[in-house]
Amino acid sequence: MPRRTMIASAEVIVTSPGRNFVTLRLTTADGVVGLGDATLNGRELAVAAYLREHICPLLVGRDAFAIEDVWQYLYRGVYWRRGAVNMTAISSVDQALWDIKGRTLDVPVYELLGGASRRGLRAYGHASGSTPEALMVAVRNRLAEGYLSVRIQVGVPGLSKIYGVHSDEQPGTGYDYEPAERVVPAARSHPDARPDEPAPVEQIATARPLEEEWDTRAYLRHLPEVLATVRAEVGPEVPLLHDVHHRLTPIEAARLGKAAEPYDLFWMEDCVPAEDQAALRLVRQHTTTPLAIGEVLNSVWDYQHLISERLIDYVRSSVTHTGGITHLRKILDFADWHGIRSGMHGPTDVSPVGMAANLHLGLAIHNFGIQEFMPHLPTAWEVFTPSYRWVDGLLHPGDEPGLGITMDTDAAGRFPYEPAYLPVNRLADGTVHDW
Ligand code: GCO
Ligand code: MG
Repeated sequence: MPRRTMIASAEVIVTSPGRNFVTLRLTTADGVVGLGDATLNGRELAVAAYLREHICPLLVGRDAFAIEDVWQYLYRGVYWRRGAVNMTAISSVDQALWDIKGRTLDVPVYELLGGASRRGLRAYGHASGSTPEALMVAVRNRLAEGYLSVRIQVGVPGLSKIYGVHSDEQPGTGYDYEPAERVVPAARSHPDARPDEPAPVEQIATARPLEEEWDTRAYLRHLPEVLATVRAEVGPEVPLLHDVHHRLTPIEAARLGKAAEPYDLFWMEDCVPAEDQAALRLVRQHTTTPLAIGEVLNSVWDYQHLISERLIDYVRSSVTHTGGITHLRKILDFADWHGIRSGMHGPTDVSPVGMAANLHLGLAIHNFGIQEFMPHLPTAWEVFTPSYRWVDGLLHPGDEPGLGITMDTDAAGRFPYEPAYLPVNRLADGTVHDW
């Protein structure tokens, strides 16, 4: 008889040790605990409620080893396909089930996925600065810290603040971070409020995303010069990446890709709004700069043309937002047959649990490309204890069973949820723009 282990309880934990995280915690009848990241930046409570109200009640009593079956039950059973909230919720169940299977069988998840295909994962760090000089300070800091590849973002003359560019670093003190802004004061309605208890109504009513400004022509004039400067400084070896954050039209993106060619970008990310698959045909006709897309996509169908027509080079989806290890593995296998590699999303709004899941999958697949890595704030380590680590400049998920990460639920209770939003972007005349 094959071994069977039953899901006995399902619990959703919302905590904010530095930023908001949603975690699904499944426990089997044998007492094995599995964790899954369900964090959807700026819309966290929607996923928490979806899990609590609609998914957790369906899980209790189910076979925890039947990972594919549970996935299909949740995906096809709901009838409403895809969607960030749905696919993030399903992902958390999937991660927790892989975790449980690994812990029950006493092997790391990457072994269940076929075993290690490499010693560790090449990862890129983040450098940004309001000016090219400030950016270079950040680039030098990342290289000194041991990052082998660096993403570079720079301020645009005439614009006061743009997402992805942070307050400038002092040499040696850098801590690059992309927060969602806590627009609402941290005050709670009462001192022993539950972590997921909504903020007082008057606070929610005043919570608003920050509004930033955008000017495409100024950006397109400035960026190629900055790429030239950084490339000249770091030399030919260091892989440099850049995130356009969906802000360009196809022809503008084509022009930028062409202008970037002499500086050998590892990739140009989200050069156009990611949901427009056909737009990439036009960009591809004009440039050989490699293209990465997909952090906001969440199913294999979102990649149907991107992959089958070879319109991109890297799949940016993370395990957390793309239906879990089970579904992202299928997208990446599809990509592999078309010469396309992984570039999994790894900002700090992917929780340490989601990062661990990315690393197990990345270690196992053949077509791994690069992993994004942005360190979590130290307070995150009061709640989560991962076993992933750096080995000779490469990231490794560790050899602990399952995903190799534990969560202190008491500590989680000390960091109550706080409303926080990603910004929105406007042009000088007030028009809302992609960002
Ligand atoms: C990246 C991203 C992030 C996202 C953020 C959204 O490449 O890391 O673009 O900065 O905007 O993770 O939640
Ligand atoms: Mg991005």
